Amino acid sequence: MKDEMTREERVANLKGMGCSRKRVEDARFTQGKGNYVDDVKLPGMLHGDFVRSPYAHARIKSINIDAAMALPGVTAVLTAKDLEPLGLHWMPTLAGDKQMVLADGKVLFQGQEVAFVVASDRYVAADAVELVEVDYEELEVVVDPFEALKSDVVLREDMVAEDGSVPNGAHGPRNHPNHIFTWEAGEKEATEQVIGDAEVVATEEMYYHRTHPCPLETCGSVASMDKVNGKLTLWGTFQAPHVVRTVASLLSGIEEHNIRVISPDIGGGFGNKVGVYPGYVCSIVASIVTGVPVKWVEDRMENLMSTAFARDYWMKGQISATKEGKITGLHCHVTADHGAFDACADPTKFPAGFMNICTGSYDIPVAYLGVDGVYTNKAPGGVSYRCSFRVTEAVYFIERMIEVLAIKLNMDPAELRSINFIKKEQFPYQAALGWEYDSGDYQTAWDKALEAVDYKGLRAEQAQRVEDFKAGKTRKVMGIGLSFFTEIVGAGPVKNCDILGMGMFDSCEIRIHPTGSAVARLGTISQGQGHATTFAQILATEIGLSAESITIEEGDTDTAPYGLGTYGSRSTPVAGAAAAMAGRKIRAKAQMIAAYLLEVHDNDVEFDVDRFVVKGSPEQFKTMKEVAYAAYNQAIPGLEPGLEAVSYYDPPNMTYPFGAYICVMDIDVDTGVPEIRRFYALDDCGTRINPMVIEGQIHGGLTEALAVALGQEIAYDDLGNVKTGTLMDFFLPTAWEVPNYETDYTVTPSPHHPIGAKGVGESPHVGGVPCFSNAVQDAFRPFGNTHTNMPHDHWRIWQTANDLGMHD
Ligand code: MCN
Ligand code: CUM
Repeated sequence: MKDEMTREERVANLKGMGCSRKRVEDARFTQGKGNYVDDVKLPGMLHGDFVRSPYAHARIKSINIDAAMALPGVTAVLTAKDLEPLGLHWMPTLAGDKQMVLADGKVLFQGQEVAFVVASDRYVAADAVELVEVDYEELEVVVDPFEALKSDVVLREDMVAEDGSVPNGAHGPRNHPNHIFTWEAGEKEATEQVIGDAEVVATEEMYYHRTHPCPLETCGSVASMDKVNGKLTLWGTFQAPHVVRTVASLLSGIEEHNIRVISPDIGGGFGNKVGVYPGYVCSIVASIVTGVPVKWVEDRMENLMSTAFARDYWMKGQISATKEGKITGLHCHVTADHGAFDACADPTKFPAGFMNICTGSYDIPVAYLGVDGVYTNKAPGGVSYRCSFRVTEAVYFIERMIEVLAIKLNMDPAELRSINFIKKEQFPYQAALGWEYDSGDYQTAWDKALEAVDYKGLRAEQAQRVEDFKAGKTRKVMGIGLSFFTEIVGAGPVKNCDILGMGMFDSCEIRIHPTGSAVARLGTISQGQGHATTFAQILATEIGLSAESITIEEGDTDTAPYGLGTYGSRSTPVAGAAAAMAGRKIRAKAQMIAAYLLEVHDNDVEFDVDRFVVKGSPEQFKTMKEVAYAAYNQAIPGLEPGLEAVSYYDPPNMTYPFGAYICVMDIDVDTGVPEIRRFYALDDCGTRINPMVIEGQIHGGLTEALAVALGQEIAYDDLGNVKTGTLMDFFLPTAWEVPNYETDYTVTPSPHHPIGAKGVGESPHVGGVPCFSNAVQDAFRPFGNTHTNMPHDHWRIWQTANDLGMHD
């Protein structure tokens, strides 16, 4: 067969790995053809809405639903009493705790679900919500986790024995009714010894405030129980649809094959859609009760007030070093505010997520981490928001501690980092708190970053600015924010990572059609990350068919192979690996078919881009397309017809992407307004599948980092009222606040991943928050600042300047 294309053209034609292929999803999304949960409209469908608690802590004396039921169009009002006979008034959380589905006797946070109204449309439901009469008796509110551990006010009466003693929780002993767990890693005594004997010790306390992922699309579900065939179909905003199916089966007793869970298009997840919410359960129960489909979609305030928040970590650190700046030990204690229920979305064995990556990118010989989880009268959740399971907190902690140590040592913070980096030759590197980092080349990335921004020049400019400020020539100070982060993404392996007992592998199934196109299904689910584009690229390179000829499907449990879903930037490290492995199975069979067709031995053909070529005879070949046709239409001795493969991939380790970020900021000390002059972000996520998609991920993650560092917050008052429950108060950056980002990269492949790829989706957030925060802190360093807490909104920045006497 004569070939018209050059090899280069054939490679380009594949649109495989490394190509900035345009996102195939966008044609749909930009033309209003997305299909989100709220687009699911079924005949006879009813609508649910919640009665929510106005109080943060109160006893429920009575609930009267008569007036609501009397409103025309109202079908049902469910309360905990109705769910109790089904055993569904409480549900398990992902963190081993349990949570009320509807308030059972008391409410524990403002916005808690009290009753579920089902009506003919959303507006009638909302009107009926107003007619439900709940009689509350207010109780003392506890919003401060440190107070909670001293208080006589018991929040979770279900977590205290009748004799008043405090039984163990899911993660071991508890020392107070409001205490959830103590979790420790590393060597406490050895660390304390090293710090006690050290030449230099820096100590700091910092609060990583409570915030919220706030995806554009709020959470929702549509449940449809077909009583004739016994099948339950559930559409919802699920980042892990298979897990939802299994949990729904275990809770409801409906056999798993009779449950179909579908995540349609998702309008941003950012971790907010990992957890299981009362609305999902109530829509299912309501559909079972009424016999028709029931939709529940929350509004913006409900999303901000009651679904998975992020952070709320009070961190206390000590870091020790020699006079020359070599770090000798790190000690960290965290008081973790989990709200009313421990509903953190972590792998089961990690109640503080992967916070124990808090030694960061540095070779720290000995370290200790202790975390105490605490109940307060706030919304449950935690972890979520581009976090890789508390890696945001860990990196913020270490990158602040480095800055504080640099102040103590009177040393340049860039140099202090260089002195302490884990060296290239040390990988795989065994960290003091347990992780084995797979690969890295930190110094190269750091040098590249410092050079790109002319770091020395910036420091000289900053010194001049300080002089000018002191001489009264300017009212603007200049900050240089640095951060160097190491991420940990791609949970499993199954042996140490599970969710509710379900091991964290992932999967891909490919079916090649006779004419040489394909459909591949995975256990993950895109929420905007572009999986339909990028997974096809991995497969294109592996199997030699153009990405344009490969359809990617995710999110339907009736068709997709079992997987653990998308969060913790695990899709590329785990499902991406499964895709490559499934592709290789296809190729192995295809090679046998090609050899048969070419009448040579299997070992005498080799794969080249899109074809199998007879070794040493390049004019003799069979393309993958030809092989696909033969697989279905030609009897091949010893081989089954067809060409399909499935891979379930249990990763041997996680992947450890890293990056170097630098932010240059000018701050007007009289208005407290920061101006971001420059933001440089170098990311290393190993082998890059789609550089354009990576860049998009980085822009998005950095913008969310800007939000968190510079203003975004879920704030409570002393009575447990949410002060920032609307987008008037909760800061979402717009094009106005967002700077031009400069992106850059190095490539250090993961040695254990089939294509060497590491995750990237969460990196920019993990590295970005400390970078923005460090820029603010650095601007005030010459004036005596050591640390101030985020969010650095205009008011707080002004206050910092004021406290430092800069307004005098
Ligand atoms: N990618 C790549 N090359 C790599 C690594 C990744 O081209 N070496 C591409 C992937 O093919 C994929 C994207 O980058 O299209 C992100 O991949 P990955 O880092 O594996 O992350 P996940 O797909 O698992 O996405 C999860 C991650 C998380 S946990 C949060 S939170 C977050 C994030 O993605 N939520 C997002 N980015 C988001 N982006 C959008 N638009 N919406 C969200 O809800
Ligand atoms: Cu932690 S937010 Mo993401 O893992 O879905």
